[in-house]
Amino acid sequence: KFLTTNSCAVIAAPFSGGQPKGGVELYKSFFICNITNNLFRGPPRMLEAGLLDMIEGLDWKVEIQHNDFNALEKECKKVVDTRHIKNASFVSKTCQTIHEQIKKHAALGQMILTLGGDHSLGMATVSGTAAVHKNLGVIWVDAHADINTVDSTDTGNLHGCPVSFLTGLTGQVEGFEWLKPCLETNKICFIGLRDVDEPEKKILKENNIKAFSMYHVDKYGISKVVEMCLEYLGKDTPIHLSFDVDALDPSVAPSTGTPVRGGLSFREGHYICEALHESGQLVGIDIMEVNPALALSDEQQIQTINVGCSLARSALGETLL
Ligand code: HAR
Ligand code: MN
Ligand code: MN
Ligand code: MN
Repeated sequence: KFLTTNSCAVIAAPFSGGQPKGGVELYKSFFICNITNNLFRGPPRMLEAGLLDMIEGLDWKVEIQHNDFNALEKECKKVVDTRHIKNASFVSKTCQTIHEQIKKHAALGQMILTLGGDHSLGMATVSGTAAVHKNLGVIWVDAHADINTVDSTDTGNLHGCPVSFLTGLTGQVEGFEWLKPCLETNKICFIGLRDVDEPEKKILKENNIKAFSMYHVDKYGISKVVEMCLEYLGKDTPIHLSFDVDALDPSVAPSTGTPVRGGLSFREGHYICEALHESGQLVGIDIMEVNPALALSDEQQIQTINVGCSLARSALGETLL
């Protein structure tokens, strides 16, 4: 009811400026991967795995938007970081570009699927769909809350901060003037949390933010958790799903930058996507932090790429029967 077409815009966002490990950005790839050579991986490995055909097989018309941020990265290297925030200029400019692309496609009534890339891109994806879909709700599936402010972040890595930018909890940050608060703190639900910094816990509590940790997933079961999220956001709310694959247990998605044990099972992750598709409220989907460069084996790499693809398919309507 929120989309006016059966078309899905796929935004390929090879980008790793929001965190210290390379690989989520690398674009050039060969079908046969050589795991000793980092040049041959990146999130678009999901495309190489045939994701676009899979999506077409689910009766979507597909429009692909490629991106290459290598030139921008070189240019931004000359900019000295403000405070202890790393790569602020590169993150901001990349996110602004992706934000504009998403806004354009969302305005056409299309579903948006963004393939990351690190989760600082959440600034771009959520603000992009929120610009078109008023009263947007977000379901953020992650081991981490990604809600550090520029003052609370220990690491200075912006992939730990996007939610505080989106909600305005961090205040206006220099260099991010294009990004205005676009998400109310009562329009976001977290699922899968288990590695939350102390200041983040305080922020979640003080702002009364809906958050289901792995404890809650165990306690209620995933179907109840998703039901509670949907009830909380309400039926009239368009929903953006931002899925960080590190929400999954490392045995399910090993090839990611900050794996944390005790995560969602394969089925729990897919259940979230299936149930959100079933709600008919989805307007945007992010599959983030797939980093084939960090795999310890070809098998781990292929496993993580495949799980990224199958989460996307589930959110786009693939059913088991
Ligand atoms: N909380 C830590 C920080 O701020 C870890 C950040 C996040 N890592 C991610 N994002 N993969 O979900 O640096
Ligand atoms: Mn994340
Ligand atoms: Mn995470
Ligand atoms: Mn369907």
